[in-house]
Amino acid sequence: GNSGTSTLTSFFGSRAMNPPITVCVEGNIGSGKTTFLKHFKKFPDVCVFDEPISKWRDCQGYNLLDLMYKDPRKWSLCFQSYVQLTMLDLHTKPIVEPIKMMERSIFSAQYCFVQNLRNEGLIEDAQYAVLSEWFNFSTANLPIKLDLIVYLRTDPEVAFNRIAQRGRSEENSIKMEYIQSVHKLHEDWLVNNQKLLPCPVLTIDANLELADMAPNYQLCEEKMFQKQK
Ligand code: DCP
Repeated sequence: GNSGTSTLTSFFGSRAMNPPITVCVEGNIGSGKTTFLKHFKKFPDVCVFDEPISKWRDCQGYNLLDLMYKDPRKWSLCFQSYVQLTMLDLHTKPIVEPIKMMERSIFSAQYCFVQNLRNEGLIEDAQYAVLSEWFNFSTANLPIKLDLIVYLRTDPEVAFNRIAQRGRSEENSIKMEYIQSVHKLHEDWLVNNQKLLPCPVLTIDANLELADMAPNYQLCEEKMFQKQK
């Protein structure tokens, strides 16, 4: 029967009794999401969640991100299923502040990364089907409330150079073609509206150097605090 379903739903429901305004920051790998979020930690009304990647690098001691880059055919399904779980955790986590800001969402996981794995033939159709079923169930039944997506839009070249500069060890096999594909999937979703949008999108030019980002921070603050009213 569906008693299992309702138990799951009420568990997550109880985690989001008083849903705040939720803002997700999206953009290519290396677009500057973490830096962007740091700015908002100074507001007492905003709860900024740390980047989920620290969990992906340490799931009971396993670095799933590293396993995935080293052998994507073997590990992508496992990695993406853990990404889904960590995203659901963040989406449903109760907070006391009126505004929640988080890096990425279950939507970019599905529409950009899982889709790319399927396009590249790195996951089997049946594996894609299972991830899609979990995604469909979660978005239909769990209290995932999004009010604003901030899209940090970069040229793929800019994202690629930033990834090279920061030199995260897991990412040293990343090719320019991969960054171009992930860029296109973000564009298809957030600009060309080829996938369902869960909320309005604020697009920001993230090619700018950090020193020139101030007006963009302000734009985001205005939108966010406006929604709160
Ligand atoms: N990743 C993935 N599948 C997902 C989400 C992320 O394979 N569903 C990978 C891509 C990166 C790493 O995880 O190697 C982290 O990517 P993010 O874009 O989430 O985080 P960054 O730290 O790269 O973002 P930024 O540089 O914008 O702060």
